[in-house]
Amino acid sequence: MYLNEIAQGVEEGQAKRVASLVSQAVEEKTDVKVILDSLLDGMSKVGKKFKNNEIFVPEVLISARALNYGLDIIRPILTDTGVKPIGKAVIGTVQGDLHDIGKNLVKMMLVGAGFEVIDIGVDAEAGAFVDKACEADADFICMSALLTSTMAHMKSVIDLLCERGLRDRFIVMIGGAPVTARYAEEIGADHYTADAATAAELAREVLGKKS
Ligand code: B1M
Repeated sequence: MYLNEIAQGVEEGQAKRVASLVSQAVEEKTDVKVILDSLLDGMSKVGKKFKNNEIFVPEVLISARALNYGLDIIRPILTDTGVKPIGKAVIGTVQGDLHDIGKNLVKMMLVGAGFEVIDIGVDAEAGAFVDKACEADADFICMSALLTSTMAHMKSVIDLLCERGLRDRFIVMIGGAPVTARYAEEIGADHYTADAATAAELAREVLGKKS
């Protein structure tokens, strides 16, 4: 098993080593969710060091790159459903926020759960969420925020939906490290989930109830 080594590789920012270990683990038919957990475990250690000022932005970026090398290998397995999309979601990281690892994971899980996902990227303004959701005739608007200073922009999207008389047309899901169920309730979002896998499960469940 390479799981500790994968986590360590992410922590140390060894992208090629992570890619090679993940490939080996996949070849040996290790459960892809377990591989994902070890990648995230490495990143969580990086997060703690970043918080304690033991490392800085460049090191975090190097680890994020290593994490992405690993994710690139498991992405096809996580997203391979081979069936017609069951619904559509627009996803993005809110205005002012450049964190995209969690958003990309939610996207991956949604695709894996059978959704077509339109990704509007990072630093996405309220209008971009609303316009894209209308254009794509989406079922869900999914927002991610990692900074306490940017999560307020989730409310801007909901306010804009209300302003344009569109609030009931879309199911709004939110998440990200500083976001809570209470915050979702406060701003009038429909759903909050703490992790990507639960977001995808819930989206399936909610859509089932809607139709
Ligand atoms: Co930033 N950063 N960062 N950072 N960064 C945090 C978020 C921070 C908590 C670190 C810390 O101090 N402990 C802190 C925020 C503090 C706060 O606001 N309370 C912080 C800061 C301060 C900053 C800067 C301001 C630093 C600076 O420049 N001085 C700056 C801001 C830039 C900006 O956005 N404008 C900054 C920059 C960066 C990097 C560019 C270096 C890099 C981002 C690279 C990238 O994303 N491409 C980075 C990173 C990597 C982190 C940490 C270390 C890791 C985040 C991450 O990717 N985690 C982070 C510390 C931490 O979170 N422990 C930190 C892994 C990812 C899988 O988790 O995104 O939480 P996460 O997603 C989870 C869940 O939250 C959930 O699913 C995922 C798990 O399954 N989820 C959803 C996410 N979105 C969802 C949506 C849903 C449902 C679930 O529904 C739609």
